[in-house]
Amino acid sequence: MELALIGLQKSGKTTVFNALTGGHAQTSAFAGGKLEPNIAVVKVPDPRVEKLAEIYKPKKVTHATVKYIDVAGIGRETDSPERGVPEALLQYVSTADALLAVVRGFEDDFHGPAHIAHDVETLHLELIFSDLAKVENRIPRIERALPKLSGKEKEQHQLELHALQKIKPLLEQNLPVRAAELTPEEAKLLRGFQFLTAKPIMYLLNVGEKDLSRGEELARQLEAKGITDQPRTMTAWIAGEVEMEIAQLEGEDREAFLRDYGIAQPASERIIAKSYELLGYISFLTVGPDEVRAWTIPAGALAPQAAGAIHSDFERGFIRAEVVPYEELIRHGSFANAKKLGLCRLEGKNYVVQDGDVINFLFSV
Ligand SMILES: Nc1nc2c(ncn2[C@@H]2O[C@H](COP(=O)(O)OP(=O)(O)OP(=O)(O)O)[C@@H](O)[C@H]2O)c(=O)[nH]1
Ligand SMILES: [Mg+2]
Repeated sequence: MELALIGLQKSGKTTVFNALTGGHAQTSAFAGGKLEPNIAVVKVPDPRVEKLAEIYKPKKVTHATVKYIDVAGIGRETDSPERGVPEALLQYVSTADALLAVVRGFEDDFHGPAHIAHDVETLHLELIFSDLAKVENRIPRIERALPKLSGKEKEQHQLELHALQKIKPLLEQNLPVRAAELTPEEAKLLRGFQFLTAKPIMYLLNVGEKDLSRGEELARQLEAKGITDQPRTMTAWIAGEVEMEIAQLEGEDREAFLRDYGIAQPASERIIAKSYELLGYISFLTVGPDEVRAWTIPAGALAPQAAGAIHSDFERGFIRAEVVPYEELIRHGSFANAKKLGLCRLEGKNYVVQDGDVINFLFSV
């Protein structure tokens, strides 16, 4: 899972990046953020993995991972005269599975008090603008090419044109590509554009230390008609600076800090859990003497697709899945014990994998 941190300049993206990754990337009140992104890969905390590792004592324990990418600020306050998301940034954010849009919720010497509603709208419009520019660029090109095309190629181009003409009026009304009702084929044709507003987005209010206890309440100010009420859109909050300190501590120091601030769960964990929800992702597990591992798949994925997350051969040669839900495995001490008791289910290719399933795939290659 890859998440890109975007936001207007000085909203605290790099601070939040450090909070989510335990990183030490340079934050700055003055200099414009550098163009090269900060990138870090972090383990998805999962107590089930730890517990299974205790049972199996495998050679290797592998958590699911999240890759965070933190880029320079976007918006009209950047040095660039062009509107929309600068080209140079697009290459870094366009591969992300979802966007974490950091919104300044703390007072800052230069910009003054937080302008939450204004910043949400500005950011949203920059994303819309960036996508609309791509659409407006592409449509006349297809129209010019069509008379010269024939057969399958013509058909594909017509479909693409149709899909683009479906999303253009939405973007013109400042609605995201996510709001479009596209057929699976249209969605596939548009995937190559990597539209920013097609990606799930979490607006993340970055509040100052003094508002630590009011995060939930303040995050409601992110809510904006036509923006946060759209499909696959969420709101959340983080006290970036405080959480950055927490993320950089370890062990007892960290526990003490969390207790002092009355924080039940560090933001790094809370935001990952929300990101899974935003993307509709779940985890299944595999166990054995060599490796205990968590895998990330979309909710609703069928058994062969889950097998494919491990290896494409597993998907191609899929025969059956032996499934023991995590709780059941723990109750009986091991996968083998559950199996002996007849509690291991044999599932076929139409089985919808559930979060926490411990799976052994049977396949032939
Ligand atoms: N009071 C307060 N200040 C913060 C918080 N988060 C960030 N800042 C300050 O805001 C300034 C900018 O923070 P950065 O994390 O560098 O912001 P950024 O969005 O990455 O900035 P650019 O990459 O330059 O756009 C720094 O001086 C931070 O210390 C916060 O939660 N509270
Ligand atoms: Mg930065």
